[in-house]
Amino acid sequence: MANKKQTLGEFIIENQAAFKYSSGELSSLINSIRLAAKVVNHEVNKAGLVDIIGAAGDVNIQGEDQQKLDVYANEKFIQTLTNRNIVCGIASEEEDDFISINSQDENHQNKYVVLIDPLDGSSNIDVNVSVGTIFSIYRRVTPIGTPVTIEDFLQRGNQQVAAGYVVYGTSTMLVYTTGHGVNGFTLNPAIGTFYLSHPNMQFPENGHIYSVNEGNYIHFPQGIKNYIKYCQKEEGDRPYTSRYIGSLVSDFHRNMIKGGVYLYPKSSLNSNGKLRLLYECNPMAFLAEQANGKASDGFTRILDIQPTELHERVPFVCGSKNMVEKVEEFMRDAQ
Ligand code: AHM
Ligand code: MG
Repeated sequence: MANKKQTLGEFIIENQAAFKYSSGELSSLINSIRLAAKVVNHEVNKAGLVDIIGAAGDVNIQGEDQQKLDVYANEKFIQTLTNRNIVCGIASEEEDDFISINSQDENHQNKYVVLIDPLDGSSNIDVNVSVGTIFSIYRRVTPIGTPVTIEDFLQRGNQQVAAGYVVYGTSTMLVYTTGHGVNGFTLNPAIGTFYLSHPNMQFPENGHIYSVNEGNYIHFPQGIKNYIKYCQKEEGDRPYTSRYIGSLVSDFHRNMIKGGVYLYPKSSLNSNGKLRLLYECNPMAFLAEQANGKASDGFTRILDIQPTELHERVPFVCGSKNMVEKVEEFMRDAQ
């Protein structure tokens, strides 16, 4: 039973001992994410009021228009993470290359690298639909005392020490794991404090929601087409219901609470789908597994994939265990 008054700050301190490296540094890192989340939340909430929405004019590495809030969120997270002597490198979906932090860490003593998608689903901002921030934390693999290298960022997802997201929705929540289950905290905007509202979050094993951009249907692999038809078929507890926000964090969050599966398959338009392994799929997969769910590229466990480049994309199927396994069954059968 949740202690209704437990704040995120208290929770971090109380659970520090359970973390295997338990030096307090990871706690401090999560605290800096908490701080950046509040700052970004404040700005996201103002989006309808001020002339901040719309393209900033830049085009990011994926060739998409960047919006001003993406840039703002990117800057805030990088700034906040750089300010404490914990992080040695950051990779962001909005940056072409990773950032080596050496201004404050001249002797390269910091241990952690952070990968972020500062504002995922940002095309939804203009229409007042929920967006999110996704983060993923690893210990560096190169020796302390040397600058970070690409190797520190291209680690398999199963090496993550923490991951989470912030959803800027009807209420703002921070949901994260350090490998001991998933806990969700809701922001009380009046006083700027996150409270533990969703302890030990779990995906129901089965669900009735499938979340996929069906506009891409004709381009999907046969296995995915067959799965969608299966969901729509009137038989047993089917047809299922379709819910797609187009904002991964929000679709994932809803499916974790209600039971469902999110799919961004490969298609004849995008041979690896759209989502990025390092900034989106790995952190969500870690959370999913910690919440008794599953994440796969249709055949392989996401967390076991060896990344080869920073901005690599993979097909993504994630959510309630039995539903993800059903998708995998359809993929195998269509081979
Ligand atoms: P982004 O990182 O450019 O915002 O793209 C990721 C988003 C996900 O949040 C969402 O699930 C997906 O793109 C929606 O894509 P589509 O419009 O192709 O369905
Ligand atoms: Mg994104």
